[in-house]
Amino acid sequence: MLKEKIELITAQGLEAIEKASVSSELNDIRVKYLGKAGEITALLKSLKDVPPQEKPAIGKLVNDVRVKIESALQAKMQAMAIAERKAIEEKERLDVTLSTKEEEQGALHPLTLVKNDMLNIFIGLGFSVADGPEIEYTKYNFENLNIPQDHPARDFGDSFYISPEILLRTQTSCVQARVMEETKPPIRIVCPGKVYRPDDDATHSPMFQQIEGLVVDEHITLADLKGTLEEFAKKFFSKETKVRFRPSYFPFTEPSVEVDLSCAMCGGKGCRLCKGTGWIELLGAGVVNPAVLDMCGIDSKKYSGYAFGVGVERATMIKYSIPDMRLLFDNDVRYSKQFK
Ligand code: 2NM
Repeated sequence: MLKEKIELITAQGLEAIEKASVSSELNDIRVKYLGKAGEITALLKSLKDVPPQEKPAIGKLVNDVRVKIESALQAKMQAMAIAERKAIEEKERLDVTLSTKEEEQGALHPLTLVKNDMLNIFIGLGFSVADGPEIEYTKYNFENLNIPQDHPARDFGDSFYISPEILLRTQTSCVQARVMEETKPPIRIVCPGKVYRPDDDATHSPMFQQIEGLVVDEHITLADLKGTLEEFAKKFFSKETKVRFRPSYFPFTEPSVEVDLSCAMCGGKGCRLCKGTGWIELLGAGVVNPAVLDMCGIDSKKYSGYAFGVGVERATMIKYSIPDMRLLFDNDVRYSKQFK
């Protein structure tokens, strides 16, 4: 009787373990068979009623079933853990050999590259970089630069006015007017920055960038200006580049000059780029008008200076033979990328 009951419990237990699909079921089975009120526990308890001569044999059967159920539970638990682990690994699988998308790398705008190039050349020649506000008082943009109230450059149509005394600066010389007011010579600065004028065509943009230079010290002459610009032109274009001065007029310099460079494309023989002349106009310059020095608080009897102004867009267009300034402002990455 007991022997058959043991066989039945064994068969049922092993089958339940076999069928179990989650670990909580295995736990229930453990309780059902091996727990305090479990079936095998009950069998062990009932051994005390077995006649002494049958005890060893029946005892062994009960122990066997306990061991079988226990080890089946153990084996199933392990198999479940392995299967679970495998399922997670399969689900979270990463193919580290897959190729990736190419990363887009940022780059500086061609105007920024050229501006940095130019600034580095002037820094190498002993200049420091100074900056100031883009929204400026007419005092610094005009008055102190010897551009009086009735001068045509102050026409309301030629500048972006915010009020009669405040405007978007039309040149970066206003930074120099501020530096002269605050600093005792020697002064040797370059002022890069955005300036604003209401022009808009293939060679003019309402916003463009300038670098203006200023040197003030004792005994500064036009010869110092020429030497400095020659050094600059050789470093910025090529060793062969020559510099030529032509007389000009600016209210803030006297004498004033237009500065031409020998054409880098034809070496001065004359070509499409220089329109057959062999020369390209790059900048304006001159000896600082003594009236400007005095208005900015510098004694013009003791000090003299030179100044120049160059357009960053114009320099970029000449250096890279760019026919239309708008190409530099369209921000088409396919275009800008060529200058890396
Ligand atoms: C130019 C041409 C000539 C210039 C003058 C000054 C200052 F502040 F000293 F008066 N700064 N820049 C200057 C002179 C600018 O740009 C075409």
